[in-house]
Amino acid sequence: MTESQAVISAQPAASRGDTPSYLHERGPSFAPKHPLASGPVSTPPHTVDGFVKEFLRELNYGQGVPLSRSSLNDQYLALARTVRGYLTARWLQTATRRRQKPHKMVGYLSAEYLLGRQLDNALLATDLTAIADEALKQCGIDLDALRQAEIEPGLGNGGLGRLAACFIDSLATMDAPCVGYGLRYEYGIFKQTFVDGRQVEVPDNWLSMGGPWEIPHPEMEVPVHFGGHTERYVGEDGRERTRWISGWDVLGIRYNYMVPGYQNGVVNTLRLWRARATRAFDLHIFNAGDYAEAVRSQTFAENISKVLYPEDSTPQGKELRLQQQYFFVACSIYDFLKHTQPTDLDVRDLPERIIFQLNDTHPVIGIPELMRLLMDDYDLPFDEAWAITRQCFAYTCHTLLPEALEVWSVSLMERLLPRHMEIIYMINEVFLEEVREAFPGDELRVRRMSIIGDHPERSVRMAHLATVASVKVNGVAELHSQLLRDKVLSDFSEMWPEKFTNVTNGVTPRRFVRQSNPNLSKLITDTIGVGWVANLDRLRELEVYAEDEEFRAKFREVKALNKERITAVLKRRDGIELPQGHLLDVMVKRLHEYKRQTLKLLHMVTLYEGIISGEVDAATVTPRTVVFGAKAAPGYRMAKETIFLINSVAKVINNDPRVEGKLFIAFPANYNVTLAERLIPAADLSEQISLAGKEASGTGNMKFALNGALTIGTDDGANVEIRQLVGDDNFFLFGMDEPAVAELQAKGYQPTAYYESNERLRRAINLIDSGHFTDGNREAVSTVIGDLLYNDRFLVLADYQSYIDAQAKVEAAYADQEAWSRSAILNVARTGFFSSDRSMRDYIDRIWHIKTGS
Ligand code: 26V
Repeated sequence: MTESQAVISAQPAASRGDTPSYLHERGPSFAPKHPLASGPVSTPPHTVDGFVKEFLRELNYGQGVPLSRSSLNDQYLALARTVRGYLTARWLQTATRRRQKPHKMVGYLSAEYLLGRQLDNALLATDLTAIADEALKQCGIDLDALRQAEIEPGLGNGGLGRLAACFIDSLATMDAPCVGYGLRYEYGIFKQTFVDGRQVEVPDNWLSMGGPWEIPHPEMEVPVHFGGHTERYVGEDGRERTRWISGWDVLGIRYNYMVPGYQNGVVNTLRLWRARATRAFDLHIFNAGDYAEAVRSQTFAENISKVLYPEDSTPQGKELRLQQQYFFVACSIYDFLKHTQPTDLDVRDLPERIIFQLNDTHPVIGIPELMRLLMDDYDLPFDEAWAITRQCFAYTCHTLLPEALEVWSVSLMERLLPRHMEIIYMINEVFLEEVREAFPGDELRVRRMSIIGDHPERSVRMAHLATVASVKVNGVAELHSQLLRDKVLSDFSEMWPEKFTNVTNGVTPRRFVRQSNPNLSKLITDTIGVGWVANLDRLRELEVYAEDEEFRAKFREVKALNKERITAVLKRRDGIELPQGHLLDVMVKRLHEYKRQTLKLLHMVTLYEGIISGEVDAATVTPRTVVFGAKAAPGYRMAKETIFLINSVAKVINNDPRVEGKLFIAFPANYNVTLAERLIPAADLSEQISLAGKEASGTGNMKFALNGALTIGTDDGANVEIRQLVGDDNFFLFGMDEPAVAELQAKGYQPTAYYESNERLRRAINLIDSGHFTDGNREAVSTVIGDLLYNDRFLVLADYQSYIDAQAKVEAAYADQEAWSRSAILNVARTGFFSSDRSMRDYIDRIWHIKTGS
């Protein structure tokens, strides 16, 4: 048993004892006297010769091999470390500059960062690509081969994690003081494979070949407590206080990653935490003489940062997940208070020093954690601690699905975090008093708004806690924010209308245009100059070129080149032979019913059925290749059945000579950031077909538009804003809008009515149901078909006809290549708004109020 008090020695507090003995922190231990002590010692030279030397030094002294005997992985690691060296010099400079003049900063708290490969991004940020390329050539090495040796860090599930990665990229590019905090999972999102058309998950051991981008600090351990109980005691001043006597502890080990700004000399920090057992962890087992058992039991603590949970919408209430959440947030807040702040900080000034941005509810336990520190370690009374805490957090909600809103059972919270549970009760009490004051006599409202819910079991509603404690609450696209205000959090927006705001998501143009689409980037730069990469609004200057025949031809050439690139990638990576000259129609995102991959599939089956039944003359059909990319949560049955169905349909269509040269489906396994970077630039058509009112924003939709694909989409999430910007003529809208969806659902939706009244739909469904795609096995498709006909929660059948009609318009439009190119160019020119630089500007101006630049 260890006491949890006195872990913050950063400041004032009153009567705290010494640092507990298990805390063996070894920070800077001497007063640095040398003139070079604040480093960096030198900046590596930006020349080919200099780069060759640095690279060989890393190879010889880092990897311990001469060039002549080095493996591909040796070379990759040496290159990564060489480039990291260039970054480190700037990182130290950035940190020194920020320490000299501390401003309010952002602590971005996110359980996920879906970073993608680092090498290319670091080369681009440091403007070293050409130098590295030439330097490696001189060593007889192909840079591209080394690029491909990198395993991407997949420390996120999908949109939410990738958004966090885009945001930290933008903040560095804008020179904004920010530390990203998160978890260093040993295993990221699983690797997807297909066995007989079904998804099989393989562990993602992303660190197995070394982690050249991270800088561990095993000497700076942060203690994190769990379990146990609380006690009241009377302090020296006669006031009653509480202490938490924990049941078990783990240590947080800091891993730093550098986040380079785009060619601006700024490098920010991403700090990920790894769990390690305390030395005292199982002392009693050691003492009992069972050494081996004691060492083995350490893995219990280390499990906390072992693996990323692959569910991306339905929380399972797993204890280990709550441990992960508390672990990384406790480490991060401690780290900020103790290491990032000047030592003389008065915690009452905290709101002028920090704003913690909560990326969804996953870090919300940070709210009672800060309260605990302020009350129990800094001795502030509840009211004062609450007044401070309420200014230190802002909350972003990323969903609309009711089942995705996190709740934690009170019994689990009491067991794992007893002090936090007490504090949550205290917060709830004063909050509900506020509600009663604002709405006297409205007890129903009080119950609806309570942070503690009663059904189906007593639990903490994390979104309520986040909303109550935050300065601002934002949704991630206009429509989403409106629905948050009107539906999901309507009671709260009635009480605090000024708290609610929107910040439409964005994507980083560095990774998703400049790096991933070098051909288009060159065309843009040749046309309007270089400034667009850090100022995406400048893409507007391309608008006039939509009318320029020569430019349109060049634009088409770029698309064709990008199609060649993806063809080569899919051949090498998956053994898929993409047919050439097709309309490339792409749907890539997590597999979820609300995203409606089955609607896309029904469209393909409809086209196929039309041809094989003789109804449609194959010669009149636009040759089309559909590319799917989608991982299913391992426990999500319907999603996995849908994957099987897509693979089954693909196999039959791709091998049926009657549609050869006309229809093709590619479903490469393991869609990830690396594949996205190759696929998106090649797409003609972007599928954004979620049921209106369900997709909070989407960010893939933005990447496609920026790379010159046209969107076929519903009025959902950021599609709404894309359409407004590009114009109705350059967007294929279909389906019900959100009010129509609500109306149909209120009236009682009957999918069979659509099946019965729509012949083409019926024939498509019947063809699947007949076992045509599954070797006659009807059972194999019954889950998906049964759901479509008798449940269809996301109204696939209701939107079917409208979707088919919109796809017919796509075909007609694609037949006129000049007009299509014109639209595609306008998509690029008009979507600069979706730069994550703009999102960050919005957060900075409207939520964080921090300064950028020095
Ligand atoms: C939820 C959960 C629930 C428990 C298990 C683990 C887990 C992991 C992630 C999430 C968050 C799901 C919400 C999410 O990813 N939302 C997506 O956020 C994107 C960025 O704002 C947005 O573009 C997508 O529309 C939205 O679905």
